[in-house]
Amino acid sequence: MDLGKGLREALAKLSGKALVDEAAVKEFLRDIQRVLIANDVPVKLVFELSKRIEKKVLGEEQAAGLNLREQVARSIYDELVALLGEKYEPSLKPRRVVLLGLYGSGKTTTCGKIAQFYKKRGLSVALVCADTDRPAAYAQLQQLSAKCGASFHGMENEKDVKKILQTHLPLIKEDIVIVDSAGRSGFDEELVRQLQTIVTEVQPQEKILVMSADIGQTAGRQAEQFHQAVGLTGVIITKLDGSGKGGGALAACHAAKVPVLYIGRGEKLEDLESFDSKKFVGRLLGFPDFEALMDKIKEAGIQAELKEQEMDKLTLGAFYSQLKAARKMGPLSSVFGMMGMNDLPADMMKTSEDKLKKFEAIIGSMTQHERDNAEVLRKQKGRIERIAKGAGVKPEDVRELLSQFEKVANLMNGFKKNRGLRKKLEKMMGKSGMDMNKLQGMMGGG
Ligand SMILES: Nc1nc2c(ncn2[C@@H]2O[C@H](COP(=O)(O)OP(=O)(O)OP(=O)(O)O)[C@@H](O)[C@H]2O)c(=O)[nH]1
Ligand SMILES: [Mg+2]
Repeated sequence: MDLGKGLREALAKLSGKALVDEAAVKEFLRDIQRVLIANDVPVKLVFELSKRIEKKVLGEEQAAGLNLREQVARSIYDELVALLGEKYEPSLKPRRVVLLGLYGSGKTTTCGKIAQFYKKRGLSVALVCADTDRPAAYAQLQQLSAKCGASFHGMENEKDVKKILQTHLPLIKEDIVIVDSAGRSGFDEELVRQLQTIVTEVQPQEKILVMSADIGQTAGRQAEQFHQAVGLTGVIITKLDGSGKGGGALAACHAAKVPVLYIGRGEKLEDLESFDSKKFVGRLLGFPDFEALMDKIKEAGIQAELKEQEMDKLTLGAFYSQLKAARKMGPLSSVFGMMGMNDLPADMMKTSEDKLKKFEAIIGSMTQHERDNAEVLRKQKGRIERIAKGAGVKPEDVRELLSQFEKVANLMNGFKKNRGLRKKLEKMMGKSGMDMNKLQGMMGGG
């Protein structure tokens, strides 16, 4: 499953719920675990991540009175950003860069991409071919340098890397020097020797390992090996356009403490970007930035709550979504509002945002049974204390929610008997074309 698609589906499922409670959060976390593991993110990291989110939104760290739905969105975003690592700011100071890595990882192509990256920022660039193994390496890099306007250095058919570097490096006057090295099928001593020769001659400020996204979490171990052998300054993950394991590769490198500097997203010279985990996560989730994501989550939440108006018995969950709708869209959008404003205390219809958040936290701390049968809360003593503690609020807050709920529930019972009010409502509803039978159903009448 595609990482972005999987994450987006899990978030959409969560946002589509009328009430986000503990069970919904746990289900969301299971979905997220499945998606991340399927995308080759190391299992250990996945469990640590979901544990942290659970603790943050359900446990003791939970901030009092915060909306659970928004808290979950906030923490999954933060955690994914943290999972993938830091943002890289490329330095524009003159420097020497060596690219290294195994066969076919994209070294030579990436040399061209980085050359173009610096050229576009107004620097002069020289490309140096130090790959003496692959027959076409020289021609390939030469073509790329012509394409991006970098100067090219190398000695065709020369097998001595040291000689090439000692001959050409003194001639180079450009700001940025990028050296391409030979690949190998696996990490071995011969490769390390070759790289050490290059590093000794070039004295680079940057030693960058190039890896293809499709190696997934193996990228972590590979980065560690190369780092121990030649001391990396970072890695580049290529072919993120074609692999579902890119998330795994990125996460594993971050866990191995080797920073991701650039990512490659295609074969062309412009398909390179400096790595920015926020941008990356934003794109995965389908939003340009965090604010846009939060707006969407809020909107989806309100819509889902309105759907819950189809209730046959007033439950705390339905009561909460009605209060919230009344606040967001005016009293007439809620069933209570339709019953006539005079019958409800005005301040209940204008419950403050803070109080609503508290109420949501309180309802989130209840069991399903309590939510559906609010009468049990007054009957058994310890319940109110337990819920207050779980929600991080005072027992008075729980009692306040209950008394508001009871007022409305009584009013609904009264409604069934009050012919005058019914007439008034019938007239009102007739105009707006609502189904009276359905409304009576909602009120528990018949
Ligand atoms: N789709 C895609 N293809 C890429 C990307 N980067 C490189 N490639 C392709 O991968 C293949 C290998 O790229 P090279 O740059 O030759 O790899 P290399 O590491 O220099 O290979 P050796 O020198 O043989 O070890 C080429 O066909 C590239 O076009 C990328 O980000 N996306
Ligand atoms: Mg190459």
